[in-house]
Amino acid sequence: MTPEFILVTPQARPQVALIQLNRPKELNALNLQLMQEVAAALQQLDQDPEVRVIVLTGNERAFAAGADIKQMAGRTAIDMLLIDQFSIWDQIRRTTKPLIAAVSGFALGGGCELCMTCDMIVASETARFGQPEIRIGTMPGAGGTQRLTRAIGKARAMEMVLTGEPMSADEAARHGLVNRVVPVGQYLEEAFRLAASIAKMSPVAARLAKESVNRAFETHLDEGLHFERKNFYMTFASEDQKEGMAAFVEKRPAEFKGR
Ligand code: DAK
Repeated sequence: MTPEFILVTPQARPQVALIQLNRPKELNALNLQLMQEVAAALQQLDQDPEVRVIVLTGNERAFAAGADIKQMAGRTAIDMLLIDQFSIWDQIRRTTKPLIAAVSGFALGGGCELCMTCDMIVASETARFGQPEIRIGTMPGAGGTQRLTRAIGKARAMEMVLTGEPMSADEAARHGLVNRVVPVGQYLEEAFRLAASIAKMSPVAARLAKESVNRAFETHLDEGLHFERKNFYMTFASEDQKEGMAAFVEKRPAEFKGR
């Protein structure tokens, strides 16, 4: 079925797919259907052998201004429990291919959480990252208190979560929340450039490396090093590792096949 609230381009650039959130009038507010469409598209692109990196974006004015408040407003705790949006977010988190958020304008509430669920963030200088849920009587529910705190530290995260005040793109870059900040006309191209540089690498190694970096958030050092070591050994089972090292020795560019 054609999605209603997103646009999917499997080959936006060679081996790079693009998902664009497309509810511009509502500043890409994340209603349930939109989130289901994003999760389904990611799952499909994750299995597409022609795709190596995925870019997720909104538009110049908004990446996403949060979960759809109008849809959520009347819900009870039990409605929220039964809808089980968390399984959609968990599915997004399980994407194995590198996922880059290209963010301009508002990235608020669930919008900020969605871009933090991605592996890297390229921001336009107009991007604003915030967790304003406190202003509408609630708090972050899709990882904001955890991912923001790990990314920018307790003091600054606490301030953002308790005041709802957003952070500028430049400050986000200084704190390590985003990879880079570029002029507004260039953020998508810059995300594609970053994606292309990753798409040239071995997809097998990229997947194992992504898994290992993510593990750093979930475990203590000893266990993380053990996990990394296993994945490192695993790359030596790939044709890509043989090709990569042979290409180095033969002084030619490597051609990775993802096997
Ligand atoms: N929901 C629904 N509609 C929204 C929206 C939102 N989050 N944000 C904006 N809109 C709509 C506005 O209602 C308006 O619609 P009309 O009135 O024209 O019909 C249209 O988008 C344009 O917005 P504004 O007229 O307000 O535009 P301004 O430039 O004046 O202001 C703004 C832009 C971003 C500052 C403002 O729209 C705003 O404050 N928006 C709300 C931001 C916010 O509070 N976001 C956090 C929402 S709570 C969970 C997962 C996630 C979440 C929870 C649970 N689970 C897994 C369980 C996440 C929760 C949230 O994100």
